[in-house]
Amino acid sequence: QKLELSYSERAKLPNIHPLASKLLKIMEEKQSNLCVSADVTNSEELLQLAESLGPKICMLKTHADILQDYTLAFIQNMQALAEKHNFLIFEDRKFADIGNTVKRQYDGGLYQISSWSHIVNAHAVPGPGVVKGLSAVGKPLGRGCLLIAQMSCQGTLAAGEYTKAAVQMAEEHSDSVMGFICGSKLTERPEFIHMTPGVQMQAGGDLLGQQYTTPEEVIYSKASDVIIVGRGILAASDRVEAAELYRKSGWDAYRKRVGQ
Ligand code: 6AU
Repeated sequence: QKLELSYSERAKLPNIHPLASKLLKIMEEKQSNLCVSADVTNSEELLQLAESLGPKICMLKTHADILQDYTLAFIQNMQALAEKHNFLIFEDRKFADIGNTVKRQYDGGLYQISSWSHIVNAHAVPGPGVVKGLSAVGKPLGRGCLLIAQMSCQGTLAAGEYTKAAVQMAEEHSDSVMGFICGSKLTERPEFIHMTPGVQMQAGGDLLGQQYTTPEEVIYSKASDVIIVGRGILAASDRVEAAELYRKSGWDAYRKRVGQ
């Protein structure tokens, strides 16, 4: 059986997106394929999360628009913590408009996302224009974009032919698209990073259609690269301990997959 490339081998591929390469190096260094989804409403709490969970994660995912007290000072503190603990910031903005509009949403408005977020995601529904709009702003800044090829929620329309079209769109724009939001590995091209939300230690769901799979299932069976975990960690009585459990579980599943 031919084994897969390791994260660090993939980081060195000649055609890899620079930010994908950086992420894979961080993952190998910190032995973590855990992205924490820091879905809290208070910026002080978000900074505390970044400080305490920083050493255990490769990436921290934000929803700036659910914060009730977003300020420029907060985001500068956040950037400093990302430097200190060596993780990337991923603003889960889910852009989904024409190129010209997303371009303005990305670098303008209240949040000026492009100035601080290494990575953003976008729906494939508008077609390539959405990627081109994000790239116009993000490329000069060295930013990366993930296309949402599948979703974790019940009844999602992002399936079948839609997913295939999203993968093709990414392959045609690999200078700005570094990977996917998806449930399982979608392409054999090892340059792309697969990131999967809807992860908890026990399979199940919430009352609004979210569906959960385990870290082992996502990384080992579905061959995705990164687990995105929100409430599995946020709702735990000890968040640091919970993050360590997810980190270890995700990492063990990765080692099993690549045969290390
Ligand atoms: O672990 P949870 O369910 O508390 O949080 C999952 C996080 C949320 C969602 O907005 C996000 O992951 N998400 C996404 C992303 C990351 O794009 C796509 C998706 O299909 N499902 C999903 O839950 O912040």
